[in-house]
Amino acid sequence: MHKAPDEEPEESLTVTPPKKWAAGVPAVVHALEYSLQETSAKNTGVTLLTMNQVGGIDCPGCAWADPSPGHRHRNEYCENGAKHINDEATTRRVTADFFRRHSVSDLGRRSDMWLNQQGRLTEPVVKRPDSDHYEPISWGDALGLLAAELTSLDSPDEAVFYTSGRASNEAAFVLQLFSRAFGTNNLPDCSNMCHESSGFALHQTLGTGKGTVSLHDLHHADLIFLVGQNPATNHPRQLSALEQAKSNGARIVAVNPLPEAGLLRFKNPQKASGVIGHGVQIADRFLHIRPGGDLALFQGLNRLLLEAEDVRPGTVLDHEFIAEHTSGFEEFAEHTRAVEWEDVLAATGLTRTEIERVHEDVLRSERVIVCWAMGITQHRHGVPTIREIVNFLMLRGNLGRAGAGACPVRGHSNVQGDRTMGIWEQMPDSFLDALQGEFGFDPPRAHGLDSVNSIRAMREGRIKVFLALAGNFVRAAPDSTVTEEAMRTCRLTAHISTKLNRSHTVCGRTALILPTLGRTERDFQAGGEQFVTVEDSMSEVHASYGRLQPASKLLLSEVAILCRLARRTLDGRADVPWEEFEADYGAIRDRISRIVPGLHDFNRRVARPGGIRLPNPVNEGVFPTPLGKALFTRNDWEPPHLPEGHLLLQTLRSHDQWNTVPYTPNDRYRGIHGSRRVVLVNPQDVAALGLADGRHVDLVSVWTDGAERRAEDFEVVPYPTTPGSAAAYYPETNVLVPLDSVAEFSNQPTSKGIVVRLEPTGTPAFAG
Ligand SMILES: Nc1nc2c(c(=O)[nH]1)N[C@H]1C(S)=C(S)[C@@H](COP(=O)(O)OP(=O)(O)OC[C@H]3O[C@@H](n4cnc5c(=O)[nH]c(N)nc54)[C@H](O)[C@@H]3O)O[C@H]1N2
Ligand SMILES: Nc1nc2c(c(=O)[nH]1)N[C@H]1C(S)=C(S)[C@@H](COP(=O)(O)OP(=O)(O)OC[C@H]3O[C@@H](n4cnc5c(=O)[nH]c(N)nc54)[C@H](O)[C@@H]3O)O[C@H]1N2
Ligand code: SF4
Ligand SMILES: [Mo]
Repeated sequence: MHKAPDEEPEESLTVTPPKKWAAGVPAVVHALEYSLQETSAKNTGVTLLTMNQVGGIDCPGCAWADPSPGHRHRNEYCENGAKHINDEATTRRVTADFFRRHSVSDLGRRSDMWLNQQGRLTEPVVKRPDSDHYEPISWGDALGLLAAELTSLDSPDEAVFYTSGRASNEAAFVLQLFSRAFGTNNLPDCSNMCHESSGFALHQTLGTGKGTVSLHDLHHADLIFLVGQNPATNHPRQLSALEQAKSNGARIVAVNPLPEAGLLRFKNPQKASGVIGHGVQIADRFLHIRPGGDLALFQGLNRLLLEAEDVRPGTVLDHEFIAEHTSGFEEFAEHTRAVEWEDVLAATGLTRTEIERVHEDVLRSERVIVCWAMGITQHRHGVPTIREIVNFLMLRGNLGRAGAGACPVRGHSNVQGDRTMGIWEQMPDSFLDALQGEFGFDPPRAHGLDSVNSIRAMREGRIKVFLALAGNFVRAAPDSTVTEEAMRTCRLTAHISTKLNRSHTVCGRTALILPTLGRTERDFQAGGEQFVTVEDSMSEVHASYGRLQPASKLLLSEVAILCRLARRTLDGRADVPWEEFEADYGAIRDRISRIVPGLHDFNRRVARPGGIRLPNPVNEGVFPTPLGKALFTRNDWEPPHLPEGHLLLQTLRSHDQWNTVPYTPNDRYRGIHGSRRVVLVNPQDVAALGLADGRHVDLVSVWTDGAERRAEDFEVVPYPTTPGSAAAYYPETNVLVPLDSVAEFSNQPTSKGIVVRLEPTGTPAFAG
């Protein structure tokens, strides 16, 4: 067993020039180094060799899709996937003795990195109202306590059940079933903070919230946009798909305020040429856009397309697609023709020539795909921006045919599946009717609370019990101070978790940690050894088989915990065979087959290599909107108001973290080593603000409520982000994101668009 560090590591920043390429040999070396620090060589071998293979462990990292079974590489994983899987397969353990040595107050002062490094949770523990320590509790007593709190509530809506996207389909289905049988739709999830804007915009315009493309489409596109995403770090195997698209002749346009390493050049570690050669240039064009400028960019492109059609009628737009499948074209066209170039150039920071060159690429391309992630969704105008991307795709019929479409690149490995299973505070009546038909209870129909509204409700004292299935809610959520205070108002907080994190240290009056099996581990139940299923970003549903021995004999699976809780809480109140579900997850999948369209005959079909691809109606020419057509929309924007001397801050991921959990203080591709308390600022702004390289500053966010939100002591690093903007790491900067600063329509926190000022602290550093 590896010993966990007891002391916090010293922070000391060194900065090297940002990398101009991603992956290659160093990536493989870094993955192995990290894996071997965490776990044994044997575990590393088992996890990595079976990862993303038929009959193996589905990578618990991102939601990128696997190639079809015949086309998988022997090492079908990336550097970061290897880190994520071995972070779970660690041989370090958090025991009862650990909790005796560390009080909750002590743990609350520790860094996110330190908490994670302590290893896997091994037995259920409780923090009682009069104590500052977690202490062991039996499973029976822990679930009894939770059930007693739930049954004593005045209304089921005083409970909130949060889900993070690593939870399996089976666990997610059981949780939403329990929640609705209990009587509430309060089912917030990490997606509320992630791709909610995508789901909302796609639903409204296309009638379905999911992306429309497959890996095969990507491989065969002529033109691919990568907008607001950093694939080298967050979806590394996307680079292999892009490499293949390029070898088939695709062009790639990257749109980003940062020149991210993998957008420029990629060395494929799975190929000899990637190990020794110069790699492949990924982006043919790089648009160095101002944050939040993407809506204006796509409006500019759409205006150019309409004008090109005027000059050469019948050659630019796909009139057949527009006439047959869409509604609202005339109003959209009129609105788009009135878009002013002056506004587009100001919002994007681009030149008209740069936009016209991309327009020429579009005209030359038969098949266009737009990929996007958090750089779009986490802005105030996230929803209208995605609607404008849909307008752009529809003008040339780039939807519903091979090699073309919309590709929101999902984050967590099963975040899309959790939604398919009903984890959403606003599931449609069709789903609720199906639940009612299957289980004979009447599910609540009023919409429940999403993540932001859950915090608001806690703050107002309306929530008494908070239960999380995976995740790290208080660190993922905006406005850390407000969120932590809100969480502390609960009577009981409980977390079903694999590893220790900050949310365990921000307790209600009573708090429970319910430790669970991870995806890497073998799961034995009364009905035999179980597997679980997950759905990737391209709607492929497949099985994941645990391979390692459980981290502790006292762990229960997520499904077992939830089924036992349901039995104790509901006491026969719904006609659900919880015991059978716990014994055999196939029984859960049988019920899912009858409820979720596209998953009929789930057990048999998911056992086939490659699993099931859920149909997307758009690819069958069906647009299930109320009009039965895809909608063109008119979208307006207001540029963010940046007072003199202020910058627009985006909060993002380093190369060495999984969401709220930093693995090391390094960000190799951006050249940041040894500290995460850095703020990347354009050199022009560094000079104009009278700052210097290495100067220490507080980041202070400015919001209409007048409250001061401050993140202390960051080092200024000059970096080629677009002028007027800055970047710093999440979750250290979540304290700056006001709870009420949300995207229009989707209520998603605007984590990529926060107005800040930089206040120098201490003695000035020498300019370097
Ligand atoms: N290694 C690793 N992999 C992960 C994760 C992780 O934490 N670590 N997290 C997973 C999850 S849950 C998610 S959601 C995804 C996130 O994947 P990403 O969305 O790639 O993650 P971020 O680091 O938030 O980076 C956002 C990117 O958007 C750019 N950007 C910011 N604002 C704008 C803008 O206004 N316009 C444009 N065009 N670009 C902008 C930023 O410069 C950055 O390159 O990754 C998943 N994969
Ligand atoms: N400022 C800012 N805030 C953001 C973002 C941002 O870009 N900027 N991104 C947002 C996004 S995109 C997301 S998705 C959220 C992420 O929010 P969450 O999904 O809530 O957070 P994670 O960091 O992924 O959760 C990590 C924890 O999950 C638990 N865990 C891991 N694996 C398992 C498992 O198999 N089972 C169980 N039961 N538990 C497990 C571990 O205890 C671990 O500590 O954060 C959001 N917050
Ligand atoms: S690209 Fe994503 S799913 Fe694939 S191995 Fe890497 S982290 Fe895992
Ligand atoms: Mo995410």
